[in-house]
Amino acid sequence: MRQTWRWFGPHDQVTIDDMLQAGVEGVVTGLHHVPTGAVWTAEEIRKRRQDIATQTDGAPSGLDWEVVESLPVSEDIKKQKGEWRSHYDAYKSSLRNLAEAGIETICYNFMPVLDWTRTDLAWRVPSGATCMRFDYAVFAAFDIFILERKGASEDYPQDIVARASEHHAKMSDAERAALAKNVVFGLPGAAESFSLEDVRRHLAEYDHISQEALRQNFVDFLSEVIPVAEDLGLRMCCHPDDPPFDLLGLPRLMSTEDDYRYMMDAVDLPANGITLCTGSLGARPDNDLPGMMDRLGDRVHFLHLRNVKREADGIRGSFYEAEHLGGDTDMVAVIAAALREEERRRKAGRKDWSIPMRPDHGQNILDDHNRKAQPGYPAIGRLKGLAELRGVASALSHGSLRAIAPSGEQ
Ligand code: DNO
Repeated sequence: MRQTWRWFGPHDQVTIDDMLQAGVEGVVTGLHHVPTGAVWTAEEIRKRRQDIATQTDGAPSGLDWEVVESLPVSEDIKKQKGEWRSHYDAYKSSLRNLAEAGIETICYNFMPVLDWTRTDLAWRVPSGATCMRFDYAVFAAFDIFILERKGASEDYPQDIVARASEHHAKMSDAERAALAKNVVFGLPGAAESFSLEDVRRHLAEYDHISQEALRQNFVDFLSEVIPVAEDLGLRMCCHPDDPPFDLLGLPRLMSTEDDYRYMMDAVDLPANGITLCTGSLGARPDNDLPGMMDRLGDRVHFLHLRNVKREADGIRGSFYEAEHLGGDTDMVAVIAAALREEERRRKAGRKDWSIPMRPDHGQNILDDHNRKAQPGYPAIGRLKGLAELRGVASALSHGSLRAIAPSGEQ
């Protein structure tokens, strides 16, 4: 597995020097300053690669931009409204420019309005570390009583509505405002500027878009873009819904293995692949992550290794972001499955046999508490996660162990 690390660009509190010391081999980033729908020009891509190639003191870092996360899909494309056709063209031009720069792996998502959603961005666990958390009842309190979405209370079980109401009654105005801010943090580009009115307006746009209609728009997007990516030698990889269940009455498309199968069959080309995010998918107990890695493996172009601890049994429920080897996903089994896939690829002579992975998110520990890194992306918490994941991969690939070969094969 190729050990990569997400970087948010020159404004990231975690520097190129930091990741180099963490033992990272390649960088995952995007051009976050370019508005969604605009072309990523060769010049902007070149500048970002230059940033990555240079340490703070000017010395070469030896690192390069290996994975794009994300080349965002506009709301217009998702809704097939407004500028959607010219956004298709811009998307394809960006892909051409990325291919020219030698960047082959492109992560994106097709979640309407929201990207990821949490109710708490720094929830304290007993060790004193903090992590991101999604509390279903608190989220319901936001949806029903703060956002006041029409019909929202019908979307939750009775006991959750009761808990939401109780919770809301106890909250101060400041706590309500903080909750709203946490929830909208996952709206792309929304951190400071989104009001509740903006959220309502965005949601209303989906009032008449059913899940089937959205899925068709997704397939249209794939039919347009994937053949271009395939010709350019690129690997597109779709990130799952986070969390992997319906929120705010919006349709969701990428929450389960069946969803991925549907998407891959719709445009059956190797370029039409997956970002297997064990953290997002792991919030649902019916997603078997090691099995998904085994069964969908040949189209897994990018791995987000993260763990969550579920706090309820149902499909929809609360969870928090655990340590990388903690939580409910059997991370060792996922890594073993990834190594088996790499072995298969090597035997098949695939040049993309080494799958880029990044330690996804991390708890804030030690000096992370004093830095203002992007929520979920502290230096030390991720460094610890990477070290643990690397340790597992090294042990499982060690010649003295037979762990990567399924029984009978070796
Ligand atoms: C959250 C990330 C997501 C991811 C996008 C990919 O931390 O995993 O924001 O980058 O969904 O398009």
